[in-house]
Amino acid sequence: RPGDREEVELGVKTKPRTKRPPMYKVLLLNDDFTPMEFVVHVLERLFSMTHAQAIEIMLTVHRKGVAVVGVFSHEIAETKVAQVMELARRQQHPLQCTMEKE
Ligand code: TYC
Repeated sequence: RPGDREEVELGVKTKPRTKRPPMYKVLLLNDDFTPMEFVVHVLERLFSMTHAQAIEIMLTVHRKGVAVVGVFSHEIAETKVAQVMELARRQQHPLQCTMEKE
């Protein structure tokens, strides 16, 4: 189109774009069977929470059904979800963990 080259050269209509990678929330879901102490252990072990923080988040999930336990890059979030699911599977707990784009 006429004018396109000039717009590019003058920087007209070209917003400066800084690229931020999308971030992903890791969500822990409540269930009726997974022991509270196991959930606390998972949060301490995989999400670097103190014992007090882990109890607080576990109780939030228990009362509200779900809570965000961390926000990570896509690759780290996938790894965290897989690690939670593997620990739960090994102990035969039905604990569920998922991720969603922020
Ligand atoms: N609701 C479970 C119980 O009463 C405890 C629990 C908390 C389970 C958090 C899962 O993500 C969870 N034992």
